[in-house]
Amino acid sequence: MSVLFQRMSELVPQWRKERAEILKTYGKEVLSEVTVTQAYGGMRGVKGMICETSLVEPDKGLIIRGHPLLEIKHLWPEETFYLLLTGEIPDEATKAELIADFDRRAHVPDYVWDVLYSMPEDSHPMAMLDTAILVMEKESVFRKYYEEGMTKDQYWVATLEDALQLLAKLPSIAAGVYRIRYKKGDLIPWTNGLDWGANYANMLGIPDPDGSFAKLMRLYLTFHSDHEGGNVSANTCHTVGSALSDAYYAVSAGLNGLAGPLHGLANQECLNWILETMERFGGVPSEEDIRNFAFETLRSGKVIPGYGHAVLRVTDPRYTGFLEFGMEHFPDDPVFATVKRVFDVVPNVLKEFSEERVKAGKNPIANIWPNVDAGSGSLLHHYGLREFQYYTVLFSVSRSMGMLSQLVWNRAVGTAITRPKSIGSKYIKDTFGKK
Ligand code: NMX
Ligand code: MLT
Repeated sequence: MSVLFQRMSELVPQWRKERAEILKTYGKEVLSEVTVTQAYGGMRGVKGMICETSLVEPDKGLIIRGHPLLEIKHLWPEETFYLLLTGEIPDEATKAELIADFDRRAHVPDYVWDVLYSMPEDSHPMAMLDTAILVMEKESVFRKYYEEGMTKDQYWVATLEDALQLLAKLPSIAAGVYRIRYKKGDLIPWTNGLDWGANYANMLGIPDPDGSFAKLMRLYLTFHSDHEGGNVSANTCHTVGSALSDAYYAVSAGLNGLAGPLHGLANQECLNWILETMERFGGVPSEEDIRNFAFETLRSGKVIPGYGHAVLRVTDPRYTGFLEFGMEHFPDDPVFATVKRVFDVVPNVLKEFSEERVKAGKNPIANIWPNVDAGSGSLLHHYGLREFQYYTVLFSVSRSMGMLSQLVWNRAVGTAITRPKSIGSKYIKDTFGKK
């Protein structure tokens, strides 16, 4: 048995005991009230689900199992995944075991390539990725064992097995989507002994003479891995998984949510916006140019992609970490320099625009600071990865680690099927109209 399965076998009974104790002791305590505004407004701020893998503090950002992100940015994705699952940073031997385990599981069935090659040439890369995951559903051991009568206490074991199979294959599939969709030539095979992030970098086929693209990929994969439980992709994966749909169904569903422009697709929109600005002003724009272009975007009814957040109220530490990477490796790259200058200008523009909105009777913009998507595209662009539509696939490979860790945890402790109560507008009028 691998160290990961062994450690999980020790932890799962502890988690179950803790859950039972919490429910017994605090079961009737009130976590949240829900206002009518929250019910109409995406349930923003309602505390109504449990997620142990990570927490997003409005004034601090992502904290993975108690570690603020920027303090663990050196972790490789394998280590991040182990941390998400167990709450512990693995030692070198365990990390090496996980890398070897992915080697054994990395082979992608031929039928996946047949499906990808037969998709329309103009398919969105996210549609290709999600289709590939879904078509592999027949491999699910969870579904197989469930049909054979697996007992509840074994659900997490089968889910972890599915998770490892899926994660091991994702870099090859995602890189394959890139090479097929953009006609980059033959697929580049997985290299045994190479870690998950460097393998993905290598299979994309992006030239990387000094190894810094592989470093970026490791950072990128750790940074996007999780963002607590309520974001669209994690929440969707959780909801689908709560019906005991297997990991392939649940992750594919979650990633369909990530493909929306207000969520993960914002990274493709962001770089578009940066390049549009540069095109308009013939190079790195001045602060005044950016200000004008930002107001023009806002007044035409569009959002500034990469800015704002449902939970965060400060600059996203993931953005800060990417900025540090760019500063270290290519501070003078014009696209990166534009991203940096936009950061100097846009928060004030959003602040002013928000005040205008409030005067006009609209909602304020709750967060004027950049989120993860504001900077990541400029780094990829520097290395020659310029097919913006592909960017959310990179996000997806990473986010699968968080979604799968959450799924395993929920199976381990037996979280109930998701079923909040909905009400209609009539209920609200009838209930509060009587006051
Ligand atoms: N540009 C213009 N308007 C904005 C922005 C922005 N960047 N951010 C928020 N607003 C508007 C928002 O559209 C809403 O308007 P309305 O009431 O007319 O519908 C109003 O401000 C209040 O929204 P908030 O409460 O500030 O934000 P909310 O929690 O609803 O949404 C986002 C959060 C992230 C969806 C929103 O900030 C946004 O659309 N940002 C741009 C897209 C983006 O960067 N998404 C990536 C998120 C990170 N990710 O990786 O998933
Ligand atoms: C994420 O990483 O999922 C985004 O920042 C969106 C969110 O947390 O709501």
